[in-house]
Amino acid sequence: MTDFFAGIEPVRFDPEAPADALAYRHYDPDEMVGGKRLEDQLRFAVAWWHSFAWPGGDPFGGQTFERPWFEDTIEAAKLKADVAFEMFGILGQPFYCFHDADIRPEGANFSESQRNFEEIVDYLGEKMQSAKTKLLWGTANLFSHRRFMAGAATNPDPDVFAYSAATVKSCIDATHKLGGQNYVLWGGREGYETLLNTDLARERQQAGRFLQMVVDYKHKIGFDGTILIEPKPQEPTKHQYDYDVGTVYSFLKDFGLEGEVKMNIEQGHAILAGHSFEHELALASALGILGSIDMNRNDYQSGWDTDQFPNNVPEVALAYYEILKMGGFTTGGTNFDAKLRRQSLDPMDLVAAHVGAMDICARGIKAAAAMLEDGGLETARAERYSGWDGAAAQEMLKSGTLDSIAERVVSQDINPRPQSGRQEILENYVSRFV
Ligand code: XLS
Ligand code: NI
Ligand code: NI
Repeated sequence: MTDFFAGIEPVRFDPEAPADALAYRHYDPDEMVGGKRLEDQLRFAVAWWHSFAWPGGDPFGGQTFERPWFEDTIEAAKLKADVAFEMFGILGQPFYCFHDADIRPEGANFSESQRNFEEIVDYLGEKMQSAKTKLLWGTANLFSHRRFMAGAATNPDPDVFAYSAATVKSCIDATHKLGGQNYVLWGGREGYETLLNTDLARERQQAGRFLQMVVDYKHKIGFDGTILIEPKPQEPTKHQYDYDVGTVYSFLKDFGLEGEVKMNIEQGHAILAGHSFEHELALASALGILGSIDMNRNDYQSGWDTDQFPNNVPEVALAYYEILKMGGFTTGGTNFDAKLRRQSLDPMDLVAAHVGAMDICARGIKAAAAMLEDGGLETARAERYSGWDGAAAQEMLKSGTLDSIAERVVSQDINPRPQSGRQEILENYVSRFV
């Protein structure tokens, strides 16, 4: 035991807890929601990078957090793992996620980094034997180190492509070894700063080829988790190739991977792309590629991917509505890709942030399940499109031609009558649940 969380007891579900006590007031893991235990429905994960590796810097200032493991050594990496699993014990969430660089010290070359990584992966494996926490997904950090400054798979230098391929291989191996249920690729620097020095077509080809190799390797080693791409429009680069769900889908189609790869959709990234979270989820669901979510929120004033813990029940409810509508997560889950504000220095801040976020998600998903069960939105939607249920409409869609349709418009004197979209009525309906 470390003393990092000294005095903080495991958090329990207790809706009657005193106002200043740390408790789940809405998240009861055993409550049945939408036909499953809430824990199995939400599938919460803690993100190693934000919670244990991030030092609290922003573009104008460096480290604000002073954690005893902030050193690039194996001992410090083990201490960090000890503390992480202590927090998992306090929260009781079922999953965690990591990048290679979050958990191991960087070595002088690839082989040394790999040795460090393997040692810590084994250490995590041992800890997982006595903890209930499983691995939701692993991923490679191909964006922090300066070698990746011009991209990983899309780099103009083939040596960086090679280094990235070797890194992803090692991270898939580790994810497989730890029983991870997904493997995520976020193209942190797979984009450009300026088109003046960029061969966009070539870089896109490189990214497609790289992803094909990832899928081939997954099959080769028998990893049966899901490969997920996490779209983001920009930041750190000015433009990223995995801009949003629609863009990634066309990319997958182009490289024949639409049946192999799904999406990990992040709230803040959806907003950066000029969409709502529920838009990205609804589109991915419609395309059959909705895999998992990164739950956070942006500050709507700053316009950055501020990765704050969620606090907006109506927004979260509409997101889970899409997830429940598609039948819930399979291998995916709710990863808190969220970090503290840099003034939130105390261990208690870290625990409270997760507890609050889990309660917000519980409220959101319960509202979503109630809406789905009531069926009001689906009935209204079905009614709005009911004209399409008729035989003539179906026939037109299937085998109509512009000239045959034009003939029918004239002969039947088709004269459309506009109907209310009933937006405010539907907004009032949603408000009753959230
Ligand atoms: C950054 C991304 C990152 C991914 C994993 O914006 O959200 O944290 O989730 O590489
Ligand atoms: Ni993000
Ligand atoms: Ni993310």
